[in-house]
Amino acid sequence: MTWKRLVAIAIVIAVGFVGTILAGGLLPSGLASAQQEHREHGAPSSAPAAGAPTIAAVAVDFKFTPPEIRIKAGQTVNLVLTNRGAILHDLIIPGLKFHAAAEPGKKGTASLTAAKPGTYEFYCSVPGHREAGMKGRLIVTR
Ligand SMILES: [Cu+2]
Repeated sequence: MTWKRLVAIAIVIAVGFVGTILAGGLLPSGLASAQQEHREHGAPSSAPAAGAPTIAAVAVDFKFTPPEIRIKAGQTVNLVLTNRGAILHDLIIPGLKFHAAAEPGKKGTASLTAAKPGTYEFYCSVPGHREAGMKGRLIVTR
């Protein structure tokens, strides 16, 4: 562990703690806070599409690999999120109402389609993770 990593983890814990207080202080744990966040985004994972090509994204504590994903406009792909971290992570693309989540050591798969070319931001919606570096860009090409 480097000191930078320790600082990142400390920030995540601090932000998550503050987030829990801001959420009303009614939630018993950071996990409940994360689940609430998921509900707020309101986008259940779209079921994987049969026969669609697969795009892989890996989540660790606290970044995505690769940080940039490219797909073609109008093409449906299955985004497979693999969590190689020690805690819950998800990948949401608010601009496309996309949401996939994976527990530590597990995978989460959801179908993804973007009708128009453009650049969309994605990030992990667990409190503090986006700020710690869990974010990236989806580039939709023609
Ligand atoms: Cu995360």
